[in-house]
Amino acid sequence: EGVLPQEYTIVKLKVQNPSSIEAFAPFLDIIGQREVILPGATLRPETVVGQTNCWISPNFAYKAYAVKNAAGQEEVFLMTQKAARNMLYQNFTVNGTIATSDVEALFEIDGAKLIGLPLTAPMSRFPTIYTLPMATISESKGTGVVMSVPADSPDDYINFTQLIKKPEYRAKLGIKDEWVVPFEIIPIIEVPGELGRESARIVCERLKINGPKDADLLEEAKKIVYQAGFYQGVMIEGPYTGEKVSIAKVKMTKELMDQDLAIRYFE
Ligand code: A2H
Repeated sequence: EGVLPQEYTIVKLKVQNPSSIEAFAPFLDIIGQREVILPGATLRPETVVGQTNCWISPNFAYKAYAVKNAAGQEEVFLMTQKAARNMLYQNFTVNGTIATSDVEALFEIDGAKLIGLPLTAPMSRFPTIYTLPMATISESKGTGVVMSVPADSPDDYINFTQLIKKPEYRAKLGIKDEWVVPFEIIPIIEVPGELGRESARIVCERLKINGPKDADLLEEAKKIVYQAGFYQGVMIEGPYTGEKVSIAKVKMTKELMDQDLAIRYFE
């Protein structure tokens, strides 16, 4: 893509009680006492306060790597191999090594088997959120894990509303109601004018976006919502309520990193 490296923030979403999760049963000896983390890659870390779920691709496998945290303890990250390679080059300790060209995964699991995992997501108003499938996740960008903020991301809005409005569609995909239904969209940013507190919904409706397959329109919606939110928006949820989004981004990144709930990552 661009010439300059893109700066992402990786937000650590923790899997609750991994030993009770069926998909992990064959790997519990490998996981041991370590936390299992879904590392969500985002350009908008200030939006953590609006998380309703986490997106996983049902179309590729996620690989497990032991990544050292700030305290020097290992956590098991589920992500793409490419993300693990990038981390190695960025001086993360992965599977006990650093600055090497590649590393073996501890194990791998199909994304389709990772749907419905209960997670603790930093700063979310909901004590537990769940992993849900998003077919358009790219395997070559970020970590392959996307935190979902339907109030301010058109992709997240379109995928989330499809699931919330269509019980038959959920049933067809094997998605339980309790993973979706209790999670109403939380307004987190207000922009002056028409977009108000529901930027993603209003732009998706204005552009008549019908579903995740309207890729070109979604691209356009992303640009409009991003420009409005980032440059004119003010936070209306979370610890930085009343602050400009551009300021809240810096403060939230620092706060999450200080708590070792986020890490900086480039690609
Ligand atoms: B953003 P860029 Cl609220 N596949 O985070 C598809 N999308 C991915 C991805 C992948 N492998 N990895 C990350 N992303 C998403 C928040 C957000 C984001 C908001 C508003 C806009 C927005 C909550 N989702 O991004 O192509 C992540 O969603 C709009 C650009 O590398 C990440 O930031 O520029 C963004 O796409 C990175 O996209």
